[in-house]
Amino acid sequence: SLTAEVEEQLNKQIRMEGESSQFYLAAGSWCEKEGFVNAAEFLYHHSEEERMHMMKIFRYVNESGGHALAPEIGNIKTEFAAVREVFELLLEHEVAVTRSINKIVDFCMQKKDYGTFQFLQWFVEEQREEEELARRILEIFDLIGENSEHGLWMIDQEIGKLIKKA
Ligand code: OFO
Repeated sequence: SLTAEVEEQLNKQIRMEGESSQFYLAAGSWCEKEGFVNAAEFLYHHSEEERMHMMKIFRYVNESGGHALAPEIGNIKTEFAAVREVFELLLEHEVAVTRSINKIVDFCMQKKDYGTFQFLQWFVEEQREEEELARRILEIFDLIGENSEHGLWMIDQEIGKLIKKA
């Protein structure tokens, strides 16, 4: 079963995944109201994935004899300057999540909690994919350029093509 220290780290990660989910929900809503319907769809889908990440850890904690804590989430950003800002923040956020996951992986190794270490490998791979996807989206902005309505429309179309088919 889990040590109190590992349990605490996992509960922190549960909160982080919950925050990710709420952040992408809010970002999706902003995109939708601004007319970027594909970006909105991408973010709503991403929001659901993050909730799934949260639940994956949540169930693991309880199945391992711990107590998963439903996170309190506040201070969600709801206004953005531009659609590009949304995706810049998304990449920043995913980098922070990767760092956090890696920290727990490292901690589990030190504490010889090989079960949790193994469990977290799925997240290590997932973060690699998510960072890569976020970087690809920012490349689309650079390639097409955001200086015209037409460019923004095309960017939105391209983002739409990257919605993962779950
Ligand atoms: Fe974005 O992978 Fe979870 O947080």
